[in-house]
Amino acid sequence: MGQTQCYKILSSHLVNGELRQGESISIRIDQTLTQDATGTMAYLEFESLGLDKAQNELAISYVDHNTVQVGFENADDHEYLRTVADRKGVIYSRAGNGICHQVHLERFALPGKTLLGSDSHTPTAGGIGSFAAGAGGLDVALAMAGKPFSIIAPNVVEIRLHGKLKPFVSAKDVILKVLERFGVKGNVNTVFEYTGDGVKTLSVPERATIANMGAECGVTTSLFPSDENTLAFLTAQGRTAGYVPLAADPDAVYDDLYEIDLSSIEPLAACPHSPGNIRSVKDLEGMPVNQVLIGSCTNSSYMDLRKAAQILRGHHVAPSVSLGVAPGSREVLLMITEDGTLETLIKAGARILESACGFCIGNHQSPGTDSVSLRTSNRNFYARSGTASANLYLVSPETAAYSAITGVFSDPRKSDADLSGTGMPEKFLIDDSMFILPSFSAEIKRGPNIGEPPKNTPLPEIVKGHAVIKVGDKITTDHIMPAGARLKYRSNIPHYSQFVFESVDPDFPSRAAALRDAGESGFIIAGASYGQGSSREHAAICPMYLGIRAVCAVSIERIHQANLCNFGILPLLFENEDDYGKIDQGDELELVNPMLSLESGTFTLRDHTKGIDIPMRLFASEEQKETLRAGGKLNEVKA
Ligand code: MIC
Ligand code: SF4
Repeated sequence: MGQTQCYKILSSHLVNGELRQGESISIRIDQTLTQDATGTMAYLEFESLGLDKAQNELAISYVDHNTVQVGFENADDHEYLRTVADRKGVIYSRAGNGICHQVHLERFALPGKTLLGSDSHTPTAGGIGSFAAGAGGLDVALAMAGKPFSIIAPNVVEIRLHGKLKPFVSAKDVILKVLERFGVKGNVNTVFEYTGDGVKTLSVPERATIANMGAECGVTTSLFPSDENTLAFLTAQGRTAGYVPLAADPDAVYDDLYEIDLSSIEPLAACPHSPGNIRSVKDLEGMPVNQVLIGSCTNSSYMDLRKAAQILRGHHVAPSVSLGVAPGSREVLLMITEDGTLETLIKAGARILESACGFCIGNHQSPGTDSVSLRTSNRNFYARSGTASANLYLVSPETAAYSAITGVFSDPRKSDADLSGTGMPEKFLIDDSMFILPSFSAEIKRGPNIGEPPKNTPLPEIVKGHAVIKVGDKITTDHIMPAGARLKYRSNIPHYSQFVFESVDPDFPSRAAALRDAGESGFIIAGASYGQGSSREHAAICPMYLGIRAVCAVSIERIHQANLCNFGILPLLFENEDDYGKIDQGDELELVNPMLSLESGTFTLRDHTKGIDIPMRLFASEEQKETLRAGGKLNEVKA
């Protein structure tokens, strides 16, 4: 039986376990990446392992998230990251060099390699044929220490593309179509593998846009084959040495098949407040728009900006609209500067933003009250933009640019722009001067906001306390641990913990801390797809700091489940989904005999308030069970 591309890469990197779907396996990690918002914790954790230097093939530390720098905290973080990278053999990508996923694709990602990044959009590199997954900072720190990374051998879904996209329809619309089909929950331990003749019509940056937003479906990663387009991209980036052709065997067997005729796709939009809430742009036409933002790791390539500029050329942004453009990398910014695209954008009234995450993470550009914001980014979660009442729509650069001119939601197919010549260039402008190579000599600098990663206590004999909060379905890590204005506290857990569940229940931190101080174990009760979205391990560390010992949910997303285990919080699932409805916030809860239950994976949750016993299940590998017993990985790991 032939192999899928996914299983080919996994088998060449397999360290432990049997490569059979559903089995727990561990794989060797070739490349690691971190970004600053998760990176400080990751390097503090790496330092605690006591190693002189990173052991994996290539380790890179990007600074792209916290570049607005209100107050000293972010600049101190950058200085810590620069010095720790220098000392520990990590390449440092300075602020201004661009968004980690865009830059990594341009300069380092390679087909057939494994990449682990402390950011959920690491699968962007699947566009070039890397097996690239997001993880919490601690897992990335361990991969830098040369330890294998554990995953469940995934289901592989074939997404077979036919035909060719029509003009003004783009890669973003393809992934929105995939999101329409697969939604944002229920795709745990799955990999999307793109095949079919349509794949050949897509360049690597377009493939990367599609792979990037697979993260919104919750899949482990997405993969494109490595073919002549991959070679063309690597050639244009001046790094053909790493090229290897790679594809599934013709007789590979997949777990599911979804076929898409590219020529039938029309411009789509993800409507508030979920990337899975898809409608066609046609249906939304005429809705007044207040803000348009083009950028983020999904759609900020040179070609994306060229297309947007061609649509804007000779027009001006509507008076009611504020248009912002954030080139994804310094390479993109240099290229649009040289070829006049930047001038076109400025003449059209665009506000040129830094090559960084910026608006996407709510760092700036918060929209007005009740306003409509069209963005080319990947997440429109409630309140993520910094304005809870705003309505965010995720669209392609073509839809964004055209709507910026008309001032209302508009179908870009009505534009008369000439998009010829906006394809991939034969040569990108390469300038690696914003990478700093390690000299192993820097003195590591730590500002006053940078603390130690806190440790949990080992699993106690008695786990008893209260349901500190009960939340519904699709609670994202942005609900649990807000970013935006709170991002600067990422290195200071006691302070950041004051904002857990800020947009859902601002009293949660004080309530949880009071119960913790009274010696209780806290419980979070949640619906389906708890912890979807980012890889931020703070969504586990901060609740842990506030005394949470168990999350009892209908389902939990992959990266968050791993982060909970890593910090000693039990990720428990209801055996019968209906039992979720039986528990109320404030109920007195107990896990009966937690130690024994950990071994069997079968728990009994006793609700003393209701006088009922609820069966729960723990889906965790033997290794994760060990970690949970120890109260988190920081209590057990030695280099
Ligand atoms: C995001 O897009 O949500 C982030 C910010 O990039 C996160 C990482 C973080 O919270 O620092 C992610 O996607 O993992
Ligand atoms: Fe940055 Fe947004 Fe991409 Fe996250 S999704 S890495 S915040 S650009």
